[in-house]
Amino acid sequence: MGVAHDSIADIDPFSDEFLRDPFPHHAAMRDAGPIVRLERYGIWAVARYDEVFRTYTDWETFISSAGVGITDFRTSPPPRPPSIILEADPPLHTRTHKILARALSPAALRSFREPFAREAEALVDRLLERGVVDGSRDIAQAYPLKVFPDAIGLPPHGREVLPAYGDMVFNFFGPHNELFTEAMAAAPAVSPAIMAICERAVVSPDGLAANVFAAHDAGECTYAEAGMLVRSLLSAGLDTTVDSIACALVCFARNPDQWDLVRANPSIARAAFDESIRLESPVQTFFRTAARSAMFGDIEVRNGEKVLMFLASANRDPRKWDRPDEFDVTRKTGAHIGFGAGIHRCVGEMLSKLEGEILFTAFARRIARIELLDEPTLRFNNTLRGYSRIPLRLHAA
Ligand code: Z7Z
Repeated sequence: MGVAHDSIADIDPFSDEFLRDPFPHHAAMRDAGPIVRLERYGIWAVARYDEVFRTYTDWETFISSAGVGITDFRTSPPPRPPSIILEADPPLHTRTHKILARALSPAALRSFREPFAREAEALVDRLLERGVVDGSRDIAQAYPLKVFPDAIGLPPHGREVLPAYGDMVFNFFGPHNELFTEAMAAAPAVSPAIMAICERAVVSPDGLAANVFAAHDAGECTYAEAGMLVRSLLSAGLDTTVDSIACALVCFARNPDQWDLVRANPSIARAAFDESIRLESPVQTFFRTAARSAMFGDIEVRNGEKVLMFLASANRDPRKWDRPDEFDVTRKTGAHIGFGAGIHRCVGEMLSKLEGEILFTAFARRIARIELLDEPTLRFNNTLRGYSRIPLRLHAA
């Protein structure tokens, strides 16, 4: 199966044509071999589950400190100071990961259940009053944009830069195309505004940011590093969750039988949210850099070369999954790679799943049907798959 390509080598995974419907292209790359060469960019790409997993987990061969975008930091310096967790290898990564893992501990997350549920109920009230809503703006953006900055403890002012910042961060990983240029145009205004809300003096004393600054008090990192880790929360935690919720809404709207299963048993809301992440992969791709030679079959990846990992393709690889293109809320999704794998696996995974669980549990209790009124509009991005508009009618239960 798959689409006809004159040559796999000509694929541009950052073009509108590709991003509009990446899935047939993924199949073509998977079928072409364990690793393929994308000549346009002079990079390697892995699209099968096993090879994506291997590239992720072998962090000594496939490093992050040269950047997880197409650009090699060693030859071309990045536009923002590198992340000290995402764009880092051990031993730096080990130390910073520990700090964020502790800040996001199960105990910390438990304290968010109640405020998140309160916001979800209030949102459902407002949505049902209107009936017809934009699922992108009114749900997928509205909910995380409220609960996540609250959880971090950000001041109310200054939050409005967050969406433009996310656009920057996730377009930055791609090539210098139009998406990159447009998003980066905001950088001179947005970057300093972001740094300003990562200061201890402005965050609340009982949020996630305060937990990170406590690591500085304990001597585990410098003050500047603590601020950088708060920035990492802002970079990584918002757009990804917005797009996950948007993708889940589209899945539920397109598969009313699956929504009925969630309504019948709201305790599967979290699993259903996870299945939509497997199927749609809000994080579609990112890169590693080979720090030494590695073989994929008889193909050699050489030291210094970039490898593009197609998470979205791994998550639908028929070599791994039964009926990979079907949305099945009863599926065992544990092995999907939408949150990564190995030492760099998403440290905010449980927070994101908590948001999804609580929001869709509230929906399941009170919304009988999520009806798509028109085709949703994709929002193109060099890394993320999301929607700028999802015209919905919500039917009260
Ligand atoms: O630390 C950071 O700034 C950071 C930025 C982006 C961490 C993670 C991510 C990220 C999340 C990248 C999901 C790709 C996919």
